[in-house]
Amino acid sequence: MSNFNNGSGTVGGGSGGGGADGNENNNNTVSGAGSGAPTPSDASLLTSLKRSRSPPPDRATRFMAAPLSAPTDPKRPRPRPSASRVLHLGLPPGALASRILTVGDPARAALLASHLTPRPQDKGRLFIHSSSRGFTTYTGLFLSTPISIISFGMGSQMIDFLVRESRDVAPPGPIIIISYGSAGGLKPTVPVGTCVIISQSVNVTRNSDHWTSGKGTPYNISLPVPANPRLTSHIYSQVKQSSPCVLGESATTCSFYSSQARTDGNFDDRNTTLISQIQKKANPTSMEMESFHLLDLARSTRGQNRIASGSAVVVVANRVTGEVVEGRKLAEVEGRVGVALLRAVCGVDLGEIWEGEDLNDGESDESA
Ligand code: R1P
Ligand code: URA
Repeated sequence: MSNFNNGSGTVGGGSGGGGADGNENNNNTVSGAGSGAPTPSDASLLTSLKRSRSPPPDRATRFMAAPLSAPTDPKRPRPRPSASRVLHLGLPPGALASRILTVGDPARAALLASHLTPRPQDKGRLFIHSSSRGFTTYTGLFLSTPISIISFGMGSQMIDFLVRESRDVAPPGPIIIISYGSAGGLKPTVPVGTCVIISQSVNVTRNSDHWTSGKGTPYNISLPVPANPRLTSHIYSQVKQSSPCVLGESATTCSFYSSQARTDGNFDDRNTTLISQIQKKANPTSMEMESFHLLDLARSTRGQNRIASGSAVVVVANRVTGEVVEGRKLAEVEGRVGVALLRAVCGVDLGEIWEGEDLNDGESDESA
């Protein structure tokens, strides 16, 4: 989203992950990110990242050979590549906090992580782990509260890995996951630089059957899935104190291009009326690529290990008016909203989010 300099601060990888496998990079030291030529510590980071490109075959095959239906009995072990780490995030149990803020852009994650201090068990160095599959995780304290920040890249498939594997290694019991990204705007009344706290989201997906058979519509638009209402109202009340902010719906898309109605003469995308079709079925303020899947997975969690989720985006381009945010303004808004979200995620009372809900309800539910 923005070009930023991490300054001269050092973010060091602590011992919080163990590193028992010997090939995982959890002793990273990142200095002056974004400042041009690699520093010696950048070079050692790159070397260790190269070394950790792929997991040893025995771990990967053991995981892939696991039965398709994972046991629902919490006392039985779940499939995992090794006793300690999940396959794509590369994290062992103990590496994550119960409060997770997730962002697409690794630079945005580093910017947010610059506000954290190390956990006591990390011996003075912030926990950081970059996995060979493009996830970078920081765990530390914000105003004394443990929090993890994870960057995942882009798209719902990366969110699927992130949510399921985070749930696997997070502390037992309910957790929260909030995503923070950029978005296109769909309302002329919501200018660029505005933060949208997403109340619910529809999923817009390219329907390949339409191209194959000529039947149906080129794009499917799902029913909406809500964000956790208590979490959402808490985030909204925090962010609006420091930044222009609205509550609004989102359209999550399977592509930045075709399903966001960007036209390209090289492709037969049949999307020239897509925005008005979406607006007939839903009332979106923003358009992005992950919220729906996060909200959908979170509302599907069961039992004690539930996830409450929410999402916040900053509008960077208004698709109706054509307005585009200016770089410096974006950097300023991104930082300000980021700090407000850190406060919101760390300030929310986890007990209140699930107050009145039976967390044992549906533990073994296999409803059709
Ligand atoms: C597309 O450019 C990306 O930007 C938005 C979309 O959701 C998609 O991931 O989010 P981020 O700014 O978090 O990357
Ligand atoms: N992210 C998106 O997915 N779409 C936009 O238009 C801007 C950011």
